[in-house]
Amino acid sequence: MKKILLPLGFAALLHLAGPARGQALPRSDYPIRAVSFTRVQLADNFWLPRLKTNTEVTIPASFQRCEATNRVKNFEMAAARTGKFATIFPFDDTDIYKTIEGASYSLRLYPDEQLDQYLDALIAKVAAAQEPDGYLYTARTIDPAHPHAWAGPERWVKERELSHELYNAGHLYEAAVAHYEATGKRSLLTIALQNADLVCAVFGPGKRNVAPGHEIVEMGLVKLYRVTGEAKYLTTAKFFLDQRGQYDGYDPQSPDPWRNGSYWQDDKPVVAQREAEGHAVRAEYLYSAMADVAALTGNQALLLAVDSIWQNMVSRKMYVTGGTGAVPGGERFGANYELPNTTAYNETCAAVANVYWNQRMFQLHGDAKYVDVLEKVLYNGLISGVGLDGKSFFYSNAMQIRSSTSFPQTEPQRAGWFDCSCCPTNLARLMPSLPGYVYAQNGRDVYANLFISGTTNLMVNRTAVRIIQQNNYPWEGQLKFTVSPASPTDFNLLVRLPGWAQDEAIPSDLYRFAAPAQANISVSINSRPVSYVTRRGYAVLSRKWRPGDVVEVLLPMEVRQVVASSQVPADQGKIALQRGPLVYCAEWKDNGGKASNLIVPAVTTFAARWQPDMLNGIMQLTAPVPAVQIDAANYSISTTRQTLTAIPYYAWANRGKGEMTVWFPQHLTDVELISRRPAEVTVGK
Ligand code: FUB
Ligand code: ZN
Repeated sequence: MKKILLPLGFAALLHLAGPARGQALPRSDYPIRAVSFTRVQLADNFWLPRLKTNTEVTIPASFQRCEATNRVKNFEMAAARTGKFATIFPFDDTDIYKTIEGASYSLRLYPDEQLDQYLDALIAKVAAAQEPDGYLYTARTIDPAHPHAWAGPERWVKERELSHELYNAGHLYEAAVAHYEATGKRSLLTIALQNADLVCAVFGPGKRNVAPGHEIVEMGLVKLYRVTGEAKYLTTAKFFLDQRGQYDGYDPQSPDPWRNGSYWQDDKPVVAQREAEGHAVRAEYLYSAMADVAALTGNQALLLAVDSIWQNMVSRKMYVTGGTGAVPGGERFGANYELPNTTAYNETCAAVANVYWNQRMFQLHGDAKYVDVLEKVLYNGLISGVGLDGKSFFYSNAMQIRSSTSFPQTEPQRAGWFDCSCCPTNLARLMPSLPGYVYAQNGRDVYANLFISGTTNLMVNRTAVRIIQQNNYPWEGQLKFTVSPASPTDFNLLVRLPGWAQDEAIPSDLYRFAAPAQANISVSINSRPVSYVTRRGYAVLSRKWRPGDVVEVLLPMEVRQVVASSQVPADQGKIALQRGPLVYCAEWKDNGGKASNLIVPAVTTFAARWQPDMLNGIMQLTAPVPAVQIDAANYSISTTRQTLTAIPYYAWANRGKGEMTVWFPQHLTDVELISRRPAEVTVGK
């Protein structure tokens, strides 16, 4: 039967239209809706070039790599029901889905007939690989008698552990909705709905149950629900959430996250969870889905749980760059305040998931603190994941690289692709969706969340309203919004007042600025300073807006020293540098081949200077600081004055391999002697 499809965001109208298939549809939803990426045209110098690179380099490179590494071949073999699974992981199908998702968003931004046709051809291969009942999982379909070792002998039997059957499904649904929304074509959506119908038929009360081994199917089902209005997709998403904490095969006493279930966020029912735990990508997709289902069902227990988990992450488990998932073993959240620098894991996919989660938290609560976190992740720990060339990536995002081999440490340089290449393709899909995070709306409240030059066209009070942003963010803090309703109309423009511009390094006590800001935020309308009320971190500008009204906001762009809570062992006695939303680092290339020898006393004053030819244009920070020098031949150590040059964290590792640090000691209290032969030195290669 042909399903009726609705544009995203139309679920609310369904409530007026009446329930589908006799089931009661939820009456609530996010109070705040994002303004669709299709209605926001960027025109800035920071993001637009990145989106262009994503379209011109990252997406073609991803498709090319999906072809070259046999990911596409897996679908062809599954269609022919013959051959041998030709890649490593059973979730390799998702790299194709994620790249299709990114390409779909990209098509809206940059129409491209050739890409559109390539997607049609690829989707035809996906369709051919789907089994008649909707099952789609090349790791089994190619040769059901000899499925992938992680897949188990029968469908779904290893889902709780490693098969990733529902993970693949979730990425398929996300891609399908993006493709449908962007192109209006139903080809991938039809495949997704057939698969989702199978999933809903197989799983549910009185049927098969499982807590999906890698979450995302829940988010994907919610998206299908929003497009189709089919209640079963939402109820199955909720069912999967409710399966967590039900398995009795774990050992609750074990400290091992795989034995006690916390690796999969499966040690407690979701409504009883209070801390960010386990595998970070899995976790943040779960928390995103909890927010979705809480919004759509009004479930207060879910809301309480997801609020508490967010609080725990932001006050105990987040790096100053917004990175999450500190522990390499299990790619997971560590204990409270376990935020080591040399071994920081910070998977790029976790940053992607964190953007999704914080956007949802904002839509639930209308509080700028969630966008502050989203912005922190976006400008730092997320785009550090992709090189300036658009085709080299970090899977993990280090906080410190030392030249000494004595330090176990995170990936020191970027790679073009990985055997497990989840991160590059996750970036490929997130980047072109960025325009969708700039504005949001709740009736007469219009939220300006991100400061990116460009234009949006909205309907407020049944009046067309155009808003043009002009700024040089994140380098400069002068923001200009030209507000042009078709005719004078009353509404509230809520401009986010970033925490970093108000003495709040993060919305918790995990990090703070070492000294108060020297300047305040100012707001004017039509060149006149205005006083305004604030609501949950926003300046509420209420008036009858007339065509051409100009709002100007000045965010002081000072270089701030950041200190960590005394509970974070790795950062004691150290400072980090932040200017605007950007966290900085020192890299070997600009600092005489080293970065681990630089000391930043509290009194240090940094100068900011625009460097148009460096790293595609950056605001560089410099200051004279003490630097420890070793004279190996004479067994002597001295301290010299040296210029510390800092670059935005996101830009590191684009000029070769060598030392990097985000945190700088403020004092010299001890020297650790490490003995190694000069040949072992790897700095500056
Ligand atoms: O399991 C699928 C993906 O592979 C995860 O999200 C990543 O962390 C990587 O393990
Ligand atoms: Zn990843």
